[in-house]
Amino acid sequence: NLQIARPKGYRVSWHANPAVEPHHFGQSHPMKPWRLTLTKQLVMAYGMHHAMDLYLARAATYEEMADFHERDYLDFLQQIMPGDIDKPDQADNVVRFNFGDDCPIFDGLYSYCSLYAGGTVDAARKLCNNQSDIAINWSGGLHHAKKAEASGFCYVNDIVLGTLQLLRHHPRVMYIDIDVHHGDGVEQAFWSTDRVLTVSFHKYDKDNFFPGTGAREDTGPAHPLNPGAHHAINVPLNDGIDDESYIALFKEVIGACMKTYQPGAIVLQCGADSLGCDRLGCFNLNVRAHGACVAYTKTFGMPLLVVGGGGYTPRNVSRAWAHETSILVEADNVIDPTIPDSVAFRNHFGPDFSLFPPLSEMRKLDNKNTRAYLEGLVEAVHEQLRYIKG
Ligand code: ZL4
Ligand code: CA
Ligand code: ZN
Repeated sequence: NLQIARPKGYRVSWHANPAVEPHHFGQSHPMKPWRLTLTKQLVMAYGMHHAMDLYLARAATYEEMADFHERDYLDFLQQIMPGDIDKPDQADNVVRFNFGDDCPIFDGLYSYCSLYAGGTVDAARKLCNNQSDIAINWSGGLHHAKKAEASGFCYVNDIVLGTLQLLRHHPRVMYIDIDVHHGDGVEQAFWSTDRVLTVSFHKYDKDNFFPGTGAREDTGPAHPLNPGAHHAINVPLNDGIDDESYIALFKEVIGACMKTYQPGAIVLQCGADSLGCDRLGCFNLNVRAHGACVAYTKTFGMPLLVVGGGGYTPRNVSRAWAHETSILVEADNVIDPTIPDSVAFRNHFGPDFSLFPPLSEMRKLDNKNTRAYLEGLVEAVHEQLRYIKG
């Protein structure tokens, strides 16, 4: 069994509750909480749990979730049962709160939501209390939830709840979102404050890709009296972006944002649907490139809250999040890229049994992001940052 030295500089904490994992969104629904089981198996097989403080996440309380969500909505979430969706007296609320195919009502829904949200709130509090430098909750990252609306597989916005905790201790927090979808719920929640800078990289196609928001020019309400103006940065991308261009773009954009905004803490949403071969995604990233964004974010040495998000090809989601855990505990150079014999469900990782299979070659999508287009994005971000003072 591999020994990993505890990192000298950083204390890393892991926040999870295994009771999240068995929840089931329903037949053929793309969101599979079981991917968290697979992630944990990899992390443990590599021995990374020895390099972190492990915490059993509590369920977030109703009051904690009411920091962001409306009580009407939480009441509904708390009492609704799977059969109720077809009951006439619930029909109005089902529509009003946007439940349906994307956001089904399944067994244990409220406990699922409160557990993943509790993990993120706990993680944020550990950072605030200075009991951790990097806090991880792979079950969180559900960036589409609105204050009174479910959306895109997300019911409770744990990212907003965690960020609100960080804002109690830090004047400015930066939010970074590498999920292939636009982080609309987080952007909207902090739309009118200059205390959070949101940055989302995503596939953008107004009419054909969910949620259809996040155009380059959507930078926050432009009124001069709104402090939140210019505090939403959107990096809309086309199909097939490759490792090299994504990493270069990420470093330029995030480097510039950090320099200008100088936040006291960072929240990083690591949606793994930006990997190549994702069931819902359309980018061409390999596990190492996705991880390079995490590694770059870590170089700033700030309190860092790391959450999961999308990711619909479970074997690759778990590869990415295990690799990223190794980066955060500074063990990425120590672990063997061949997946250990001891890992449970090892058959899922065949035939290569590698942490880094060539995802970009397996379902080759043309890179529709020209060099000129990407340069234009970087230029536009620099222009936007001129409105922001650190
Ligand atoms: C499914 O097979 O684009 C849901 C959703 C359920 C099972 C059986 C029902 C079949 C793909 C998706 C009918 C499903 C119709 N089942 C779903 C406009 C849409 C309306 C709903 O990664 N239909 C909506 C949401 C996106 C839309 C993406 C990403 C979350 C995150 C963070 C959310 N919604 C069209 C789709 C299936 C399903 C198959 C599906 N839904 C794919 N993309 C969407 O950013 C966690
Ligand atoms: Ca995103
Ligand atoms: Zn996504």
